[in-house]
This record gives sequence, structure tokens and C-alpha cells, in this order.
Amino acid sequence: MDKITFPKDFTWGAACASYQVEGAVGEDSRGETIWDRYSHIRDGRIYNLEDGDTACDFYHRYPEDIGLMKELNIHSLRYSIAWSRIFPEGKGSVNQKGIDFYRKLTETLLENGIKPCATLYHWDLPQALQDLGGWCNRDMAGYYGEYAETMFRALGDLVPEWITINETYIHTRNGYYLGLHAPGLRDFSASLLAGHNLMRAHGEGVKRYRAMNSGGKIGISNNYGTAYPLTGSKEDQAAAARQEGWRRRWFTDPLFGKGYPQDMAEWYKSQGVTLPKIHDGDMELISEPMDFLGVNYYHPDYMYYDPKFWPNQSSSKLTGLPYTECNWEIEPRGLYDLLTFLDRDYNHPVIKITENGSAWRDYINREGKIADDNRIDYLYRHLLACRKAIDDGVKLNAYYAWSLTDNIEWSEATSLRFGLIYLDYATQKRIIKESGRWYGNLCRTNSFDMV
Ligand code: IFM
Repeated sequence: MDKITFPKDFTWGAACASYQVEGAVGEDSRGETIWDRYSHIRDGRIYNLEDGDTACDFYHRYPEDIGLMKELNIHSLRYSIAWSRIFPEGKGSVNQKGIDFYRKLTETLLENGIKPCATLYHWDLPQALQDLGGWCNRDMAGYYGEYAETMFRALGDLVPEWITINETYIHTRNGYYLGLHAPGLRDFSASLLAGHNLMRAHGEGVKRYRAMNSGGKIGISNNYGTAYPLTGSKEDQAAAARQEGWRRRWFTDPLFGKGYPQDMAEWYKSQGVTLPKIHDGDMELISEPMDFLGVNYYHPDYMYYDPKFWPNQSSSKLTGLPYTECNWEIEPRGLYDLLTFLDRDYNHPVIKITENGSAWRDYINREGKIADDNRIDYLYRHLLACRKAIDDGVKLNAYYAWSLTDNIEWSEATSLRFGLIYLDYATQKRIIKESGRWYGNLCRTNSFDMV
């Protein structure tokens, strides 16, 4: 059987995020986050009125999860730090217990031969900062800078790779525009302003990291979904271009020194959107050179002209492809196209896939196994796309499966399972899924069988 082999030194990882796994929301002086506030309203905005109060209890059970990672030979864990464990009020005095937790977690990874990759912000903003306007407040970039520097000092000797911000597009779209995530706003102009400040915060993080000369690497994780026109009509083509303009170029061009895409800025003005005010130095800060671009990819966007959807006038539709439990179509060519577009448009950056994966209705079968062949199939097809992109010159050097374990999928809470490891939330028992075993074999051999 032919084998698909990856370059030597390729990193095979798995990812998770603080709010989604940690639980222990009231422990060790952790401050309230926007997700605690949002989920505790219990008006039906979260599946089954759930919350992340306990989640996977990773705060206490991380040694077990790290043990399972070791069993699977997973090389690296991408985890995130809860800002509110470090600064319960978002700024001011440091909570040493928070630092101690992340030091212990990071040391345990290293003791098990697992490379730490730490994300500084994965959506769980301290509520105290939301009370000051959240990401719409320009001062946030400075508060973030203080927090980031505190973490670089606390963990810089242990963590070789840092991610500043997770998914500016999804966080601002769902949290500030569509009201689907915390903090639950519905204001497109506010979402662009929040995005501008998140990208300024990213720049602050990169700048402060460089100033410390610690020798590690730093980048950002963006969420992309390659946009294709639903039909060949001019209207659908323009709708797809606008989606690409918003989801990809708006949140990537500035990072690489290209400024905001002019065509999109003009479009937004024509739709009555208030664009973020750009102050002197903002664009330079945002484009502080980083070491890699983190790519989170799940599905394509097949777009059609939809005049009712303000302001982009473009919506997506399912096209008949197989889809996952999230109703996300499975289209590996979207990942290949995305990787090659990013390589072409941003001067061949080093790329890490910092998330890719699928949710399915997993269950424990009569043999006590989770036989999730659909997840293996998804991984297989997307990894073939990665290999092809590498063959075509893309500088891809890491792949992180989303996710290590099933976890709290934000507003969908426990209803969507993305893990390589199954979580029985009632007992907190973990069971490695068949996909986890398949992935483990890939981590061990750096290859998989072509079928
Ligand atoms: O669970 C999320 C993650 O927190 C951010 N990226 C997408 C994942 C699946 O929706």
C-alpha cells in the first residue's frame, strides 16, 4: 500500500481552548469572563441551557489528558490561557495562582515530551474589560499588551510558540455582529471596530515578544473558509468575492502590511457602515512581522447574491456535498485552494494549520468503542490536501487537529463533538476514539496509508 509521508520535523498536534475545556470557573480567584456572563443568562441562547462551568474539568484533569496525548504520540498541544485567571479584572494586579496553573500545565507537557503552543486569547475576555466596552475600546490593545508581556515573562522559558489571537473574523462576526456568541452584540460597524482593536492587540503582542528576544516564534490564528460562487452568475461571483474580502482579506491583508482592502472599504461605505478610525501608527503596529500564520479551516463557503443580508449581500448555501454535524460541507479542495492563495498573496509565509476537524454524532458502540470512520475520512482527505499544498511549495510545517477531546462548543455546548477523545460529561471519563488511534499512528510514523 502506498504511504503518504510528511516532511521530516513536521509537527502533529491537537488543540483546545481554556473556556471550552477548563471548567473550574470559580477557582483560584479566576475572574468572570464574557462567556460566564453570557451562558449564565440561560434564556436559550446556549444549547440545553448549558455552560462551561465544569466543561472537561481540564483544570484538574490535565495530567490525564496529557497522558492520553503521550499514548497517542501527539507532538504538541495548542492550549489557551484564560486572561481572567491571570488578571481577574482584566488589568491591575496579577493573580499568582493563575500563573502557577499554566506553569504547571506547561511543565507537565514538557515532562511528557509534548511541545507547548500557547494561545493568549481565545474569546474568553474578562467581563471587567467588557464593562469598559470590550474590543470596541481602543485601550484594549494596551491592556492586552500588558497581559501578553506578563505571560511571556511567566512562561517564556518554557513555551517556544505563541499565538496572539484566535480567529478575529469568527469572534467579531458571531460576538459583535450576529449576536450568536458572547458578548452578544448585533452591530456590523462595531464588529469591524472590534476587529481593528484585536489586530492592534495582536501587533502589541508581537512587538512586546520581539523586544524580549526570547528566540521563540509568534503568530496569529485566523479562521478561513474558501469562498466559491454558487453559480456562474456575475452576481454570485461578486457575492463570493465580497465574502472572501471580508473573511480573508479584511483580517489578513493588514497583518502583512497591505492595509485594509480598498474595494471592501468602498463597499462598506456604500452600505452605510462606519469604518474603524485609523490612528497614526495603527497599520504599522498591526503589521509587525510575525513568524507564521495560523490557519483554522473547516469548510468552504458557497456564496450567492442575497440582497437581504446586510451589509455584504452574500449568503452561503449547501450544495449537495456531504456535511458534518455542524452542517458544514466537506470540501478538502477548499483547504488546498486556501493554502495556495495565502502562499501567493502574502509572500510565502510559514503556515501552521492550527485547527482542522469535524463534529459527528459519536456514540459508544457495543464493543465500548467510538468507531468514528467519518472523522478519519475527513482527516484523511484534508491531510491529502495538505500534502498536495506542500508539494506545490506551501511552507506548511504543522497541523493541529481540532480537538484533543470533545469540549464545550460555545453556544452549541456539548451537542457538537469534535474530539479525537470522547468525553462522557456525566462521569468525565475519556475514551480514545478510533480517529484518535488513526491520528496517533500518523503522529508516530509521520505517514498514513493511501487507500
Ligand atoms: O470550537 C471552535 C474553536 O474554539 C474555534 N474554531 C472553530 C472551532 C469549531 O467551531
